[in-house]
Amino acid sequence: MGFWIQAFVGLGSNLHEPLQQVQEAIQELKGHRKLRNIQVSDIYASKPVGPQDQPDFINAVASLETQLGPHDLLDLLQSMEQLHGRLRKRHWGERTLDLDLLTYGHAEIRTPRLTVPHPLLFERSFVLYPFNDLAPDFIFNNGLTLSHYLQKVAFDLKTVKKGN
Ligand code: A4P
Ligand code: MG
Repeated sequence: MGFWIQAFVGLGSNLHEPLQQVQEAIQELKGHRKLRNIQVSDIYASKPVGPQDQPDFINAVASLETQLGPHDLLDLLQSMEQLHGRLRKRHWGERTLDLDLLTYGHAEIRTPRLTVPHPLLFERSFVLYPFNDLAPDFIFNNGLTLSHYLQKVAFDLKTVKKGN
């Protein structure tokens, strides 16, 4: 069997009971036989980044360990999105469940399907602050720390649920 790799996943939802969507997704990650050691950040509410004429988002970050390769892990995340009836109406628009692969070990991946680290994670408060709940000392594969990026981004979130 292969090595267990730690990966971080961003969860987001702003349709059809977003808090419930995110909490169900967390339970699905915890129950998945290909994943272990799931840790979950606090859960936050945030104003939409992108089009403003859509509901607020619920966001969280989960850490997990897996023996799946990054593309197989993306397949798993995308099939979870499908199970949540994800409607993809427009870029940066509303969705029932969005699962982004933020980091995969310390790998740098650039393929047509997958860019890791997720390029927008570094500038998004709704990713950086929950990530910080789990791994405040994290160092990215470019040598820069999570706190380096956190310093540049204001805390504009509302904590809706502490301790998962
Ligand atoms: N893809 C490439 N790299 C990755 C990766 N690291 N993780 C590819 C996941 N997918 C990755 O994704 C399109 C394709 O990206 C996938 O098929 C995969 O092969 P998508 O999620 O279907 O596309 P999208 O939603 O139209 O665009 P995008 O850029 O992924 O949207 P985002 O960046 O996910 O933004 N505001 C708040 N407050 N909170 C949010 O969570 N989310 C969005 C969506 C906008 N505004 C938000 C939030
Ligand atoms: Mg996405």
